[in-house]
Parts: sequence; structure tokens; C-alpha cells
Amino acid sequence: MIYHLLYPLHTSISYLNVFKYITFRTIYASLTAFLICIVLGPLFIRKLKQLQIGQYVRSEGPESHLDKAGTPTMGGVMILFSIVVSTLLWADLTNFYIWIMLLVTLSYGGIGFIDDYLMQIKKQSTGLSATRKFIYQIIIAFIVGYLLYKHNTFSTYLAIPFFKNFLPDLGIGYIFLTVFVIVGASNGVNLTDGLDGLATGPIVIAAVTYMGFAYVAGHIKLSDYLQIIYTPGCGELTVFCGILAGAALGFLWFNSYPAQVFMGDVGSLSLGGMIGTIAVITKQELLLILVGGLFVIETLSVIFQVGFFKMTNGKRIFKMAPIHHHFELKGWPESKVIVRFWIIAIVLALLSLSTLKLR
Ligand code: 57M
Repeated sequence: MIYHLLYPLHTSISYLNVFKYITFRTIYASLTAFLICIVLGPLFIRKLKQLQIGQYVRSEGPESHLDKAGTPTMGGVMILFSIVVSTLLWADLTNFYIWIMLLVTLSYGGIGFIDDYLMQIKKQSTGLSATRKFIYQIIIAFIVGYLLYKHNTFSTYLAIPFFKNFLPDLGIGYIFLTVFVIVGASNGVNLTDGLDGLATGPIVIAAVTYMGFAYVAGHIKLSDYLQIIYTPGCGELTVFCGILAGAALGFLWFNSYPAQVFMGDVGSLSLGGMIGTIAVITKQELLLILVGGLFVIETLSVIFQVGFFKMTNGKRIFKMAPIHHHFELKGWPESKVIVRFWIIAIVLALLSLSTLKLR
């Protein structure tokens, strides 16, 4: 709204022209999102405590987690509030992709919210069943895939990292790729969100990385120079990525070890959904394997552990999955696991940026 209110006045007040620039709005939008979380954080955490929305901790997990019982959860509500308000303030609301992002943010947040609400407020032991959650996630991702497929300037070509001339056209199959990427990312982040700040940090890293890709993909000259698929309007996603990074960073202030608040499913499902959708819109879908490499590693650890467990009637590859529990049970302090996993996420993000030149 700031953009829509102030930019038109640039004809009489020339310095308001600055609101036209994506770079300018990205900086202030991310600061807005950050500040909303920082300012609201203490009030929000107090409210969660008053409402007795505290985490239930499973007894079969690492012993160190038992002390975490009662930590306020559903902090994701604050993240979503910050993202939606900052987007409405700073983004170009005539942009199709911004509305796709808001759709994913609110609907995936909605699924997570219902799950948390049933467990934390209605005190049901299970919340939404895993199958239901999965079906709702697929339906929303399918709608997103369909809307993108039908959008006139969105291409269904698939960029293969490191290969500039091989661009298969997936046609309607692109909708299924969209579903796979968004649902996969959402669940990957959810599985990773098991230590203080473990998912939040890499979300900031992925958002900052995709900020660069969104800017280039939406810029006709830069995309041509760097030979990545040009998507008109995608540049506005830079502002959204900045907002996502700012909100996650603001939340990390409170979620960092020792956490004063957890994000809950309302946070993890929606943040993952957003990263997946950004990967799709910037047409860097496969690169998400690197940008969100930590989420992929965590997910694979669960797939291998559960697969091996079933095949061998109870034998395990890791002491416990997801893999962060394995290192905890090996005796690494929680803060060491977290920071080392962040380091891995940063290295993978840097590698992903190198694909801009290595092709
Ligand atoms: C949710 N949720 C955390 C918090 C957070 C298939 C199976 C591997 C699934 C997996 C699973 O359910 N994962 C997804 C992970 C929970 O955190 C809440 O959940 C939200 C995210 N959805 O925001 O509200 C706990 O995580 C800890 N936590 C922190 N700091 C944070 O900032 O310390 C979270 C955020 C919190 C807190 O302790 O209570 C969770 O782990 O439950 N299942 C598992 O992860 C379980 N693994 C397992 O059973 N592995 C088996 C294999 C054969 C399936 C094995 O390896 O033997 C473990 N999780 C726990 N205990 N907590 C095992 C037992």
C-alpha cells in the first residue's frame, strides 16, 4: 500500500520515484518484517503463555528435549502476520506472483494452524492426521500449479542446473512438478524444525539466496546475460523473499537456542510451502535441492531410516531420525548441531549461486 499510495505522487514529488525500485522496497520491506517480529515477539510470547499454548514433548525423544515441555508454540502466527502485513505495505499488489505467494502463505499456514489448534488448544493428542494434512497440501499445490500453468507469461520449461541448452518443456506435467516441489519443501521444513532455530536459520539463508534468483529472473537483461529463464513480473518476488528473510530473522531472535518460542506447524508448513513456491516461480525448481539442501538431507534421513527400519524389522541406520537427533544422541550439544547444520546450509546456498556462472 505504501507503494501504491506514494509512488503515483512521484510526478509532483520527484524523490518518491525511489518507491518504483525493487531493490529499495526489498530493503525496507525486509526491515519492516523484521521489526514487526522483534516488537511483537515479547507480547506474543506472553499471550501464548497466558493461553497456555505450550509444547507437548514426546517421551521417546532425546532426553534433553524433556526440559522443553511447555515452551510456547504456534509462533508461526507471528511470522505470518509479519509477512502478510509487510507484503501488503511494500509489494506491488497488481503482481500475479505476489498473490500466489499470499495464497500459499495463508493456506499452508491455515493447515498448520488447524493442526496446532487441535493439539494445543483443543488438547487432542494427534491434531490433523498425517494423511489429511498431506491431501490438503497437495490440493493447494495443485491449484497453484494450475494457476501458474494457465498464466500467460509463465513458461513450463524446466531449467537443469549446469546445463544451459537443455530445457525440457514439461507442458501440463509442470503442474505435477509444482505439487512435488511445494509439498516436498513444506514437509522438509517441518521435519527439520526439531531443534532451536534449526529450520529458521536455513529459511533465512534460502530466502536470501532466492532473492538474488528472483531479481535476475525478473530482469530481462540480467537473465539474458546469466542465461536463466526470464519470467516477466518475477522480479517483484525479490520483495517477498526479503520479507520472508526479515520475518524469519526476527523470529529467530526468540527461537534461537535456548528457544523462548517454537513456530509450530503453522510456521513450518507455511515457510516450507513459501520456499517451494518461490523455487517454482523463479524457475529454479531443481536448484532447491542445493538452496534448501539441509531440508533435503533431513528428509532423506527420515526416508532411509523408516525404509531400513521396515525392511529389517527394527534395525536403524541412524540412532534416531531426522538426522539432527542422531547427532544429539551421539553427544553433540544442541547448539553445536544447530550451528553446524546452518554452516552446511550456507555452504550449499553458496554452491547454488555458483550455478549462475557454471553452465
Ligand atoms: C515434527 N516436531 C518436533 C514444534 C515445531 C516420520 C517421523 C520421522 C516424523 C517426525 C516428525 O513428526 N517430525 C515433524 C517435528 C517438535 O516440535 C514441534 O513441531 C513443530 C514443527 N512441526 O515448531 O512446535 C519437537 O521438536 C523440538 N523443537 C525444538 N526447537 C524448536 O525450535 O527443540 C522444535 C522446534 C519439540 C521440541 O522438542 O517438542 C518433534 O520432533 O516432535 N518424527 C520425529 O521427529 C520422531 N522421530 C522418530 O520417531 N524416528 C524414528 C523413525 C523410525 C521414524 C527413529 O529414528 O527411530 C522424533 N521426534 C521426537 N521424539 N520429538 C522421535 C521422538
